[in-house]
Amino acid sequence: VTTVDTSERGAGLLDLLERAAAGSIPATSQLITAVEARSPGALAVLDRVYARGGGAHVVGITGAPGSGKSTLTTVLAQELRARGDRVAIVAVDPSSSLTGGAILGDRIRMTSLVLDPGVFVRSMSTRGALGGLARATTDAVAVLDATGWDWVIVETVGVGQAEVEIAQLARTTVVVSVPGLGDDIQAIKAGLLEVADVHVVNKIDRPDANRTRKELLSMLHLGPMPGSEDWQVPVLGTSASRGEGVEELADVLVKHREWHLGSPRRAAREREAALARIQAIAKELVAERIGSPSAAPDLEATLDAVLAHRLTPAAAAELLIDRLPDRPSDHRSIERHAR
Ligand SMILES: Nc1nc2c(ncn2[C@@H]2O[C@H](COP(=O)(O)OP(=O)(O)O)[C@@H](O)[C@H]2O)c(=O)[nH]1
Ligand SMILES: [Mg+2]
Repeated sequence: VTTVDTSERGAGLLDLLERAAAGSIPATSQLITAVEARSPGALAVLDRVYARGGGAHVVGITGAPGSGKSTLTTVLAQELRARGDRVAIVAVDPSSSLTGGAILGDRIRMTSLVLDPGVFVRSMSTRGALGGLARATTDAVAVLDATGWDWVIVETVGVGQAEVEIAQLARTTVVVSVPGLGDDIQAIKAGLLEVADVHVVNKIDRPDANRTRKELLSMLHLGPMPGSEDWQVPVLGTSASRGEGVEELADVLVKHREWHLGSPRRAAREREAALARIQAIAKELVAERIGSPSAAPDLEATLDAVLAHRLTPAAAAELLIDRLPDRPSDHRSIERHAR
């Protein structure tokens, strides 16, 4: 019974994929939702999605909350649209489940784009995503990559390791800083100096913008940037709210896309990025599994031991990972079967 059911819904998802690839925004949206929720047939359709991927240029835009990423993403998308390209935006905001309002705010600001059939906007949150944000985001980007978008822009809040990992989805990573947030360079504080292919100092309409740009430039010249042997990481200035510097940013993205295609380091870079992506997802999957009582029957006893200081958290982690049972049923092979 399950197999028949799965096969029917799987066929529905394949139909969605065809319609998404033909440019249907609702189909694209439904497909991402189904994949995110791991609906029956989702893994099988993801195999198809991956087989078709590679056509989009994925750009990550990261930086501290409030630095203007959403505003910049919106005006950048408008600029790329004006050049005739189709643009998909994935806004990742892990804090949204706490604030509730952040995503709504982004949506409203991006409203100017949503009536354009050449633009797709999707907000991700951990709510409703099985397995975690890195996995859900990777899958959403894969769907967009497979359905004819020229650009996929992923906006992430640049705080913490998870966001750095999500940034690894991108072939071009843009790190956004703003003037006047104290003496420290924000990109360094957030561990984002190394991942940047392009630095943007946004809000150049504010005082101290030049100082921030100069500080960033001098940091970049302190040593060779890993992974950028033949790409000079530029430091651009923008005022997203005034639409200034956006053409230059689009030009640089086009240049980086071309550089990437012709780069001798491309293969190595893509292997590194693929490993980072797999590791990010693996971390989420393992964390989820060792926290599930069905997978770890001795979870409570282990927690007691840690709380009583009889076991270190590190030893507990090793123990729970070692004791993970084989999965009871292989959903993937069931779905393969259903194709
Ligand atoms: N002065 C100034 N404000 C900006 C600029 N870009 C964005 N903002 C404002 O900064 C605030 C945060 O912007 P938002 O795009 O939501 O930042 P995000 O949290 O990084 O996505 C909003 O009030 C924007 O209007 C800019 O270039 N100059
Ligand atoms: Mg935002």
